[in-house]
Amino acid sequence: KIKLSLSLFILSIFIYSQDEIRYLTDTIYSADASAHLFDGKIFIYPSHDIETGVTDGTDGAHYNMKDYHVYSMDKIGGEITNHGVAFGLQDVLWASKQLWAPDAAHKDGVYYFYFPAKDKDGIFRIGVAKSNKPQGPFKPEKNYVKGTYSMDPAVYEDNQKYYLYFGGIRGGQLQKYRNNIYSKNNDEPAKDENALSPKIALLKPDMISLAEEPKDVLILDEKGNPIKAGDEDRRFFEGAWVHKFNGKYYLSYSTGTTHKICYAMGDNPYGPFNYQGVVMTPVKGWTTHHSIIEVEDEWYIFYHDTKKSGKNYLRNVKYRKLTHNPDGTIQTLNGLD
Ligand code: FUB
Repeated sequence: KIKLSLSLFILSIFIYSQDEIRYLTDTIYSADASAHLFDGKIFIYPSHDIETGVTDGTDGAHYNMKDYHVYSMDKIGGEITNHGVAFGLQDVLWASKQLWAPDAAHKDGVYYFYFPAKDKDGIFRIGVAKSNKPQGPFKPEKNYVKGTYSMDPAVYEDNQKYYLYFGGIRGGQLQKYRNNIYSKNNDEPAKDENALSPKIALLKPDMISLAEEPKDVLILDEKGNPIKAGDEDRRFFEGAWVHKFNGKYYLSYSTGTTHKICYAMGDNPYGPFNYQGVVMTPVKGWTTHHSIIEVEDEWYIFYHDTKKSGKNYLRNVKYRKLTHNPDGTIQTLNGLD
């Protein structure tokens, strides 16, 4: 009997430690974490939130970040290493401000760090920096990726092809574009019009240029119609991420104004994706931005909240387990946990 209770006790500790919510770091603020398995380690590429005294406008001006740090750990729950500054705003010749949510990819021994920033005209673009080590330091390319705009890059590798997803509305400026063309007169669609979509473009083998014009990634409702702009509980706002589970492609994203992370499923990287449900209910703080990775047959979500600072622009990255049900749906997590 004693042996049985001891085993149950150890099992419950094991299960608890698998489900535990862990912080990335307490020493600096971090957000928008993109996690990847590179070289057998978990690497995390977040935004680096700082206090700069810039006040909140309607365009996220207070997210006034100036550099990036890369983190790694040997295993889930392992000790976290902060590899220091990967690069700073002063290293990006084309950019003027706001180093927002980044991502990274690996191909043929080179690591590519994708990041959004405002160019000298105040227009968000997506840049790339390169390194021969996943932790950097990274050297930014002299110009941004031609044909890109808006923010929140996420690069997904599928069958040795690399796809760049991007886009985010309001502060991320996606509402200013139709068919990849900017007009300062464009705005968010009316409530009964189709919602704005995240964009996708195949990357050229050089990983620093687009092989095609960006296309809309459609998110469809249960009737097969594009989700409408007024459907703020389900429509895309920012922070696209793609993962694959049991042969299906999952597009997850933030709904912005309703502060959820939702997901939709499709049969290929371009979609269309059929809306499925909520990955995570609202966290504390306005923004919610995540990434999802598989580590040793378990799935994890990296995300952020503002529980520690109480300020929308000073966030902390956390991570925890994510569960797919046998039918492929995702168990909804409580963002306030
Ligand atoms: O970190 C700045 C912006 O806030 C990101 O680009 C968005 O996804 C939101 O998290």
